[in-house]
Amino acid sequence: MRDFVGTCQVLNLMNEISLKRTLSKINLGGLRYFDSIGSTNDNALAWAAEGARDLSIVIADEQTQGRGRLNRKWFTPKGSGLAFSLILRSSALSPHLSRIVGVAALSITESFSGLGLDPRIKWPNDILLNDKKTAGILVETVWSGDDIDSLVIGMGINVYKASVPPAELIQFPATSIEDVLEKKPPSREKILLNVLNAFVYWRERIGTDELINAWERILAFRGEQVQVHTAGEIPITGELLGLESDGSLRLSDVHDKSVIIRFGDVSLRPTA
Ligand code: BT5
Repeated sequence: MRDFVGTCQVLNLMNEISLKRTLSKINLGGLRYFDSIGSTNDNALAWAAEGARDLSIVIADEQTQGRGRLNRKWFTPKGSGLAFSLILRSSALSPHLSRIVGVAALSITESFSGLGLDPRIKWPNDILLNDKKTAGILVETVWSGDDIDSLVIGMGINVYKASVPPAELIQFPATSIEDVLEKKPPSREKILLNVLNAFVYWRERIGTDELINAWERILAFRGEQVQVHTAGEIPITGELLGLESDGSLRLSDVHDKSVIIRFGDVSLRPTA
């Protein structure tokens, strides 16, 4: 068994035994690992509906049906990136649901900063390095009648160069940790451990100003002109000012009027 785990570590493959060992200090509700899966979010949604414990995680080496928002595709080729979904069950989160994407985003950016990188959050759910998309977040809800039963937080992180999709398959430029670091990154397990440690930290502080301040400080394009596209509406152009206390985005439009963008299908771009 030790030989198998050792060989996996040398080849930088992932396996369940080694993941459980690396993540042993995190109080996970449960862990499922797959060499290949359709989507970790789909598996986590089903597991949540079956009663998975709080902070259970589904991790895959490869996704064949990885999803972004509105069923856009998320590419996770074998051996190249991190794709995982966390199941959250705490009722303490309910008053702060709109902030959960901030918790996830800061978890990823802090793991990047720990590698000496300089990440930015393209509101609401993208993490950029050098203005290129390096990670994405997909938050989904399991309902029980009118109440929220649980949340599934999916995160996809481009670790190695091979995780970056060809330009013709994506709408926004993409990169990977390896491309930006210009050297071999730490193992995916270690990066995952750092993301989860930061997640536990920020989740405990979901209701605080500390979270909003840290989230706002690292927003991409702050003070710059951006265009925000919201489903079915005319795009809004303005200067990106910062965040409201619920995590909504605040712009100043061309008439210097304050505009608040709430979550939904939003896509944000610099105007240049
Ligand atoms: C997202 O959606 O960025 C959320 C991505 C969440 C992926 C995770 S992986 C684990 C879990 N299981 C899942 O099935 N999903 C979650 P959105 O903002 O809608 O962006 C999607 C767009 O990103 C696509 O339309 C592509 O243009 C682009 N894209 C796809 N794969 C990419 C990649 N690996 N790197 C950079 N951009 C990518």
